[in-house]
Amino acid sequence: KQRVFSGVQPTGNLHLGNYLGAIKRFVELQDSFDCVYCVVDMHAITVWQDPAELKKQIREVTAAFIAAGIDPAKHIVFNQSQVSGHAELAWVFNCVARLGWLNRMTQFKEKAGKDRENASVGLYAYPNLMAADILLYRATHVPVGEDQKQHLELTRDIAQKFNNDFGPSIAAHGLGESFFPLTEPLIGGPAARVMSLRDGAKKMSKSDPSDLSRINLTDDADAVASKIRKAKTDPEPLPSEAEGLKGRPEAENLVGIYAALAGNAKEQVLADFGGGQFSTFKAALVDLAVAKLGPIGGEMKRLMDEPAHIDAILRDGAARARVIADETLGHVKDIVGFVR
Ligand code: AQP
Repeated sequence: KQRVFSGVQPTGNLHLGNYLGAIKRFVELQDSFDCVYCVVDMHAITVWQDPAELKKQIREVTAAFIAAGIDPAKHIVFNQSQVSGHAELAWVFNCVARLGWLNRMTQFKEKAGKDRENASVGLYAYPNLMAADILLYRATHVPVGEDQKQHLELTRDIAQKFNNDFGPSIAAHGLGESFFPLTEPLIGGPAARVMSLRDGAKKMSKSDPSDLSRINLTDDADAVASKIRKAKTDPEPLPSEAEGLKGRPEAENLVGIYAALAGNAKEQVLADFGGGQFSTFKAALVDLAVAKLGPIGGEMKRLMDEPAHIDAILRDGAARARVIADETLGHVKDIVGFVR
């Protein structure tokens, strides 16, 4: 079987965007791939995190994975900092990736903002650590939201440069013509990019100061209902065809969310609700969102009451991840020319 790797940062409220863009797909891929799902706590500290809060968030992301339907016995669920190979391979990649490549990363520019001199070095080197996460498991496929596409391209560039720079050494160690795969991103579905409920031009994000901008996985039915009711829309009724959503980002976003939750195409949603008032559509969206997310949020809360159980899952996952990671890292050390 081919291998999937993906990660989620334990940096705050997990939201509908994380669910539809990432976690829901993680669940679906379990049938056809060997999956490694990681709570990327080392990525989280590229921006300062309160230590007690970080611990809680690591457990919460783990709980979300399991509540959504990831099976930690069949696949691997762990937190990044427990497998030291991520940091070790990231260092090698710091020496493979070029400054010019990283200078082009738009997420760094967005997250560092105007005060770039004050951003952490870790935030800048983040994509190299992400490449290490993926390539440590020589993953062939990575399900991510649209916002991670550029980082995935960088991962492929790093893999290719490593394979080229060390080609003769890879061959000399009997490891074939190239060592790292050129990983394919799996970006897709009707909700690869879920937008803020307050602004159709911004992605739904954990760090948005307005809680009304996102639906958190742990929101109760009342909160979901009130956020969807307050979601920004325009005065026109819904169109009957997808063409009519052009230039109406808020309407398009809500239709996309409905489609993704229902497992339908946007066209189908418009066939059902087109021509009607937003209030009717929003009421149906509330019912659907509560039906789909309610059980996940409930199960997350139940799991969060048993932190020792979550920690045991992470320890077990880390032990199994380490077996794969150590093998890759051993080869990398040989290829690079380290004595061991
Ligand atoms: N709005 C979104 N729509 C679709 N997918 C999304 N993802 C995030 N936001 C959306 C996907 O969720 C996965 C985990 O994200 P992450 O926590 O590792 O990083 P992120 O993209 O930085 O998440 P946030 O929520 O937007 O956090 P902040 O506010 O800190 O930037 C990834 O696969 C991501 O694509």
